[in-house]
Amino acid sequence: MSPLANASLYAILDLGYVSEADAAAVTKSLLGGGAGLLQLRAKGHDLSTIERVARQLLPICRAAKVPFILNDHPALAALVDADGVHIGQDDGTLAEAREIVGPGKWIGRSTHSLEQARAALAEGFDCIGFGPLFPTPTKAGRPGIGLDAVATMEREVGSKIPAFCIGGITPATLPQVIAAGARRVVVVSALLKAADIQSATREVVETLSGNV
Ligand code: 3NM
Repeated sequence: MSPLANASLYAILDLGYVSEADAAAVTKSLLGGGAGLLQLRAKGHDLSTIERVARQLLPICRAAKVPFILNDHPALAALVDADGVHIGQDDGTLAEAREIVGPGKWIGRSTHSLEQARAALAEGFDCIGFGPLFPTPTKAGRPGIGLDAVATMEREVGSKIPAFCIGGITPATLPQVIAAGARRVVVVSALLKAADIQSATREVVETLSGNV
């Protein structure tokens, strides 16, 4: 299995929730809890800050053998030698991102409908996010797409490339997400705001166990 396919829980170190000073410790907690993929997301932060934090987190991920993915910024992903980059619907084509980030890097795409998920698979992305399932303050202003398409998405797309359901997933909503057919998830705020991040992460990973 590819390292992406090994992951049931994809964790995001989001600088909207975690200060730069805490980024390394929080990353260690997420990885210690069993997250199989780690993304740095830093919307609205300047490139020098993102580069500095990326260079801090990369060796932590390497030591844990967990791929380190940068959200947006393919050129910076290449510069710091991240393992991959994650791009949105408005961030150009896979070919354009590949040209910048170079060979041998994972490239993921955010998708917000079954059609977009199918298109990302057809284009050749290595993995997708699928959501937001529920409205979420982490990506404010988007309606939740609900659970209706999860099973079809998993059957058509998630059986071919790792597909991570995302958006408003918490320990409280996770059981219904799994019941809807999800195999892999991204959880952001519910982990980053937890009193004990490592235990909260472990709990999610255990709830997903046997799924991948
Ligand atoms: N992308 P939380 S939803 C970063 O649907 C992100 O593409 C989404 O955060 C998408 O776990 C989302 O706090 C936020 O809801 C997920």
